[in-house]
Amino acid sequence: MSDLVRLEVEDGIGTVRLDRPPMNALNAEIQHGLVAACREAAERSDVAAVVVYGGEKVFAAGADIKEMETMSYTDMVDHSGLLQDFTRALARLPKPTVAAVTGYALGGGCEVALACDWRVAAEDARLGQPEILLGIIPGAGGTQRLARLVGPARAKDLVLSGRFVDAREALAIGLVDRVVPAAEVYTASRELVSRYVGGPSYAVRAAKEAIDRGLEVDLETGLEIERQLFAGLFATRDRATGMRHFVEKGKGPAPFEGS
Ligand code: DAK
Repeated sequence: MSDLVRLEVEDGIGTVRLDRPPMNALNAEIQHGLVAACREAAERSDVAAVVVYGGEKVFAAGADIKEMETMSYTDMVDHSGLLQDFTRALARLPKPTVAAVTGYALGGGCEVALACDWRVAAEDARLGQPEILLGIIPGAGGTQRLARLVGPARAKDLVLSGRFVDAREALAIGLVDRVVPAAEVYTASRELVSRYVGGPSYAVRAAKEAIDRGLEVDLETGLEIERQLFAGLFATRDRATGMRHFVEKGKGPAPFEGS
């Protein structure tokens, strides 16, 4: 894994820490590191949920413009898959994820936050997709995930203008889920996902997958995805534990084992 991205695990929560001062600009190394950190977080049984955090000052100010500036069309054809891979790896992580957003989350940085299940923002956070101001458009899911999250009109407002939104506006349009004082962003993000530690992890995984995959297809196909994932949970011990616990002792929490 890259020095620019660390996976730190404490009390069942993995923190994917971006660490490339001053702005956590997402160069190729940090993009590779993010993919590796997501893979490790997905595989480790001591990680129930993930917080993506860029430190106290900034989440990430986007792809590294200085690195991109020298790239040709064919460079981009050859390497652009990676730019989508790091947000895809995050979006597909089969565990709950939250972006702890301090300072700027711009361009690829905003796209990293969009690939998480939730976003907790500092009062002074600023989010946006300013790629248009560089003569390009978002390329790591910004046109797609942003439109799905806040609706096409608001997404077009942000993507076509490149303007930044402050935390208050981001909350109002549904771009972030909570706004807290800057000093509390990381703790609040951990709190948000701590309820999944010690939970029925295969059911949590199936619920996330059913919602995410279902949103991409028609209702009947989505219901079929849900049906199959539902039936599959009858192969887990946690399903048996949860139901036995209710029948014998009343409503939970049941002593789930994540198996
Ligand atoms: N890349 C490289 N360096 C950056 C950077 C970035 N994105 N953002 C900031 N920096 C650097 C600045 O150049 C400056 O470096 P020095 O001059 O000190 O060497 C240092 O960080 C501090 O920045 P400022 O001096 O500008 O600080 P301010 O507080 O005045 O302003 C700012 C902070 C974040 C508002 C400003 O720096 C800014 O506007 N930064 C650029 C934000 C931006 O445009 N982000 C979008 C980048 S494009 C793709 C997938 C994804 C993408 C592309 C393709 N495919 C799959 C094909 C993604 C594209 C992007 O994200």
